[in-house]
Amino acid sequence: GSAEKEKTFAMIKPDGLSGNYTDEIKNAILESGFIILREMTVRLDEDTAGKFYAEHSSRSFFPALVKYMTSGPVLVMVLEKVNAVADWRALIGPTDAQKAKVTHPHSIRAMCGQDLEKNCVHGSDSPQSAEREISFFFEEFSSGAVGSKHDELLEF
Ligand code: DGI
Repeated sequence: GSAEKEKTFAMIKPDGLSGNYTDEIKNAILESGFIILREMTVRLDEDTAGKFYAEHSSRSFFPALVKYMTSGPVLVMVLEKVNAVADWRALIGPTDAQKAKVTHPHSIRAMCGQDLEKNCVHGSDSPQSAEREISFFFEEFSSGAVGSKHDELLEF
């Protein structure tokens, strides 16, 4: 039913970590009623970043996106609450951080994002994406059907 807890996948991207926004972002997460079930700091290589964003592999911005996502460590998290997927998307705000600063000034991307590409955080866009993205990084949530990238990640 609608009152059941749901999981979503969250990531603080390289600019979020290097800009020291981690505490502020985690506070926003906890104040909004999410539980942080798992967290792990990892450095993505080109192959892993490309597979994570495979749906964008034919887009013109893909090489720049992979370069950005591999430019420094990221913090990946599993969040849980009722309506976690939609609520986390609402909390992070629009993809373009420049626009977020105007239309959603209290969103996380308005707080720490820079532009359409360097937007500080990621959130799954559907329950299906959440399942894929959680098992992509966290072996213990993987059914085994989809190979986890966990072994290839350089964990800190
Ligand atoms: O789910 P979102 O992260 O909000 O957005 P998305 O799934 O459409 O795109 C994934 C990421 O790809 C996004 O966070 C930043 C990057 N991106 C999306 N559209 C563009 C882009 N980067 C550039 N440079 N240009 C784009 O048009």
